[in-house]
Amino acid sequence: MRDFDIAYGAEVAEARRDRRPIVALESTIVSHGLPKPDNLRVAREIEATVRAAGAVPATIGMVGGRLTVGLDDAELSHLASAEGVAKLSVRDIAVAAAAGADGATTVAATSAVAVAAGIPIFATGGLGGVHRDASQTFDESADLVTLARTPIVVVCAGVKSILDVGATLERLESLGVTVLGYGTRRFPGFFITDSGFDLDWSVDSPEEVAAVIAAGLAHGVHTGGTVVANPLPPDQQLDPALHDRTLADGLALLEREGVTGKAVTPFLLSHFHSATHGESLAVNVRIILRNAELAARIAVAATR
Ligand code: PSU
Ligand code: MN
Repeated sequence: MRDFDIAYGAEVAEARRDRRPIVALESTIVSHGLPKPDNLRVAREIEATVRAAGAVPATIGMVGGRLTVGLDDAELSHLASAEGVAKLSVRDIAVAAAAGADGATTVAATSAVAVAAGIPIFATGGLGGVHRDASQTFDESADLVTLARTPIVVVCAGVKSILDVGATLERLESLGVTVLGYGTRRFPGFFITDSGFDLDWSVDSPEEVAAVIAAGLAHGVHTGGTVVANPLPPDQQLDPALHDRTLADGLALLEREGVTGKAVTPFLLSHFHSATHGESLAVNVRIILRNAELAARIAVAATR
């Protein structure tokens, strides 16, 4: 039987041994969420941002069936450019490993693997959530139910407006996932600063998030995930009018082309990127880099 143990990149292995701050990063945004060739450049920038803020980046993914925490540059560029990289949610990880596949991990899969690797902090762009037609299709991202049972802190800019944001927040509540606004009591809307929905709690510093983590660990009561929702400043968001037009067109196109299931998120993202002539891409990159920096600062504060 092949050795299926999780593989660690050299820098991550060392940081785990020395208990230094580490930030988990997902690979689905690289292989399915961002267009080539910007995706590889952005993936490298995310890692550089984490390092600059004093933590070690651990990008998680699978190359040739090997589940790896801390992909090296060759592995990262392979997942950014290869054809047929699978989009791996939690349920896909073991079967993809057995098949020797290449795969990129979603928020759900990355969270689960990070916790298995002892890494409690994760940065991404936006969470998956409840799709707009979910009452008929049952299309709800496994990100939500995985966060219910996975003790990870995910720094994100909310969920994309391509989803049903209100329903997603209701599900996060039902599932017992803690949601903290970072410097705000409004849930961010990914490309836009404010989704229009209120939050019960906000935090204003990495130290406050570290205190939430410490309290949760000490109590041993809440064993699920915590979302740190970090909005873009208003002057960095996508123009809300452009956003609303693009979304309406994208949803119509989705229906016309009959796109369903796990292809929906990548389809709408790529529609945004082409319809806004790259403007949404620039916004998307800002979101991810800001989240990577905040996650690194939280990791540093939590390690003190
Ligand atoms: N949000 C983004 N970009 C992405 C995704 C979410 O801004 O690429 C990816 C994440 O990996 C997330 C996944 O976990 O889409 C959700 O897909 P689905 O709805 O099929 O669960
Ligand atoms: Mn789905």
